[in-house]
Amino acid sequence: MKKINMPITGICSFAKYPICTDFENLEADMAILGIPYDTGVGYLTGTRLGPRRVREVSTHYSRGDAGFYDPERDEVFLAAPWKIVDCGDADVIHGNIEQSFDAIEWAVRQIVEKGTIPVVIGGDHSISIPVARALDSLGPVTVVQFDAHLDWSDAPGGQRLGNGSPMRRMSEMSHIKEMAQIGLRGLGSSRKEDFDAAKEYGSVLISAREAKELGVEKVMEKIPQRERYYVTIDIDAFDISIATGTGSPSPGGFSFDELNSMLEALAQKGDIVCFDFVEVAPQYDPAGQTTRVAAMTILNFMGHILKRKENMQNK
Ligand SMILES: [Mn+2]
Repeated sequence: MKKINMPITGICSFAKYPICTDFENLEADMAILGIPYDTGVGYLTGTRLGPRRVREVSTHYSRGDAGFYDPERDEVFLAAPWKIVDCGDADVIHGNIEQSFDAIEWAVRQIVEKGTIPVVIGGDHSISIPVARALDSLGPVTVVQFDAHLDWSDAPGGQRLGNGSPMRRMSEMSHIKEMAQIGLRGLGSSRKEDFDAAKEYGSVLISAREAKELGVEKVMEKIPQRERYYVTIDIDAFDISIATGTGSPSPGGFSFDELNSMLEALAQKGDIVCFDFVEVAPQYDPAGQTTRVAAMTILNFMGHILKRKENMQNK
């Protein structure tokens, strides 16, 4: 009897893609990696539950090799022969930052070495530090961050590896060349000194309000035109009304279409060599909207990244 494979059945990998936890045998175009880690959080923890819950809701949208049809664009995304697998989670240990970061960096490196694009699901935003470290073999990489917050704190209380510091740590890495930070806004985004330091580094700073006023095309023009991008998406770039399930939700953020349109355009601008999606803390959102917004955004962005490659191959 042939399996029907309805969304509710089966083992819960991301969008029910095949599971490959043995990196030696990894052979795919994209690989999902979960990082169930929230040791970098100073206030509301809970993002360690992010990867598992995002996987669960993502099964609702799984169509396997058939990919998914987008009626607005009249195109099929993520269909075979594209191969996508779920590599499970990095081997983190609670309370041990160095050991967890080593495990995260190692896992991302295994994926990159196979020529596969890592799609990383956090975890708090500090996980982007070891993710970025693991991209050093890819040469100069430009980082594009979508976030309500600047994440440029140096070391509050001496802690250099918290979720308020990933962009500052990336600015210190020699293979990270430039940055654009989009969606910044409101109380608690960061201190003035940190904004000054980011400007001095040369980061392109675009507030949420400015991005909405400019529109997608003009925002894209402000992002340096380069070959390779690493994209880091904090769920709090979205407005609090559609993403309450996070440690520092913030009003004045992007709608689903606003952020997804920017991601779609960015995927056409250059090679996205890796992206992460962080800060989903499902327990603050009993309605479960946040995890759906996350899963659908991840699937959309994956689709547009591979669609660009498809179009280039067909040329
Ligand atoms: Mn962040």
